[in-house]
Amino acid sequence: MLRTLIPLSLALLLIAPALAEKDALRFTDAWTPEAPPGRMMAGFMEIHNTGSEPVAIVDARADGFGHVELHNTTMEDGVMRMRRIDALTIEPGQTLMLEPGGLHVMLIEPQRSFRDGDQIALVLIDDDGREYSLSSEVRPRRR
Ligand SMILES: [Cu+2]
Repeated sequence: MLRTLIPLSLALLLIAPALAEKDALRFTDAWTPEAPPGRMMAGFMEIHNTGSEPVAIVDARADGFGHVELHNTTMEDGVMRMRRIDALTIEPGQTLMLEPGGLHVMLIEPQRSFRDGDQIALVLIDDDGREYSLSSEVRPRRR
């Protein structure tokens, strides 16, 4: 038994740095404001890049939504507008804030309704095709 355990732990030590580098993004405070049934919703969060390379999120999907886009919000002639963007790029050591009035993940074509306290399973995909899974908590619109 001991003989099999030792090589296994050595193998884990060897692959640990590779895993850490591959998993350089940390997601905190992921949340989604409640919306009337059938309406699109937004995903907000903080994305921390703890790695040594920039990471570009270029695509996303979410359980319960037919379509997901990356959006920014801008003011144009005093009017708030949302625009689709190609990528969310997080530089090494940077924390990118996705927040109301700014960058967000747009959750489109809801296939069911979500209420306060529900968790939305999100997957963000970088330009290497690497997938990052996280959970976004539905919260009341005003808090
Ligand atoms: Cu949007």
